[in-house]
Amino acid sequence: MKIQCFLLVIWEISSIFCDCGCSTNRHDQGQCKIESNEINPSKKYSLQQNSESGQNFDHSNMVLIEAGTFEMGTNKPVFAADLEGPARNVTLDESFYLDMYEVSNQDFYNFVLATGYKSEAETFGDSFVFEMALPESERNQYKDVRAVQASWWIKLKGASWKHPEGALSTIEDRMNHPVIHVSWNDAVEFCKHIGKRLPTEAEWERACRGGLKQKLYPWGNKLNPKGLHWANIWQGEFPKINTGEDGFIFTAPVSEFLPNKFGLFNMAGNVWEWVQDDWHSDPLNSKVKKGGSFLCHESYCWRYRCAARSFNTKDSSASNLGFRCAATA
Ligand SMILES: [Ca+2]
Ligand SMILES: [Ca+2]
Repeated sequence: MKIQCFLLVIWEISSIFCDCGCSTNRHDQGQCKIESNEINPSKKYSLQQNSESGQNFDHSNMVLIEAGTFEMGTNKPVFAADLEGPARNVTLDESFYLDMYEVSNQDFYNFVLATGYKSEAETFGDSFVFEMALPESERNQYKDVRAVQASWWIKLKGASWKHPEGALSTIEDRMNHPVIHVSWNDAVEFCKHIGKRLPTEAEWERACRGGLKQKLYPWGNKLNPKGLHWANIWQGEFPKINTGEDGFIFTAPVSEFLPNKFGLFNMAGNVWEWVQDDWHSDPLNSKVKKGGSFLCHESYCWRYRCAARSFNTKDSSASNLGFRCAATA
């Protein structure tokens, strides 16, 4: 009984952590006045991009993954309420391409340059930032904008994809890092613009497993085989001490670490990745995200496993959440 209670507490805390405190739809909160010049992505891009979707996309940095059956999920769920289990055979009827890398700041910059797209974090005027990314001397001033029960998340004014730690910060020194502070809606618009789409959860998980069956991670069951770090996650004690033994306290370039057997980089860790699917308990507002992030540690958010899953509302964003695109072959 004690063990069950302990696991329940861990799950509850982890859920809060992994949804960054953004479990309600931001459009319904009435707390952020939307600017009158807001670009409405659905009006500006969808008609044109829908007609182009699936055609003429550049697959030079994509991997072709064949149609077929694979075993999705696990019979040993760590977070059972996330519906990680059971293990079941899932058949993908169509082959598909998946980006080798998470979408980078450079990629998103090119998209914005071409379209003038305004992300939802920019429209709302804020996004969630992990407190360690801010100078220690400044952290106390954010008492009123911390996520309830996950106080290390600060809802920071001015934080967006191009200003990841607030208005004065820049991405100039990390253009090859994954774009962050992008909502599910932003991710959908980006992929559409280049003739792609978000992967489904089943596609993403098949890709993550890289042809291996029922392994925890994209590379196998051991966390550090050959004494190497295989993903950008957290070493130390969450949430205060990150030793950065894997080389990175925050995001890493999208091409860091070894790829899995399919040639895909950072499926586990670095940043969470949006997929198409609705979250089971809030299908209207929330979408599934996969893969865990640089903030995940086994003691707290052991979700850098292929079967793991979590969610955010589709208009929310955070400093550990990005995406990659797919396309039907
Ligand atoms: Ca790390
Ligand atoms: Ca990732």
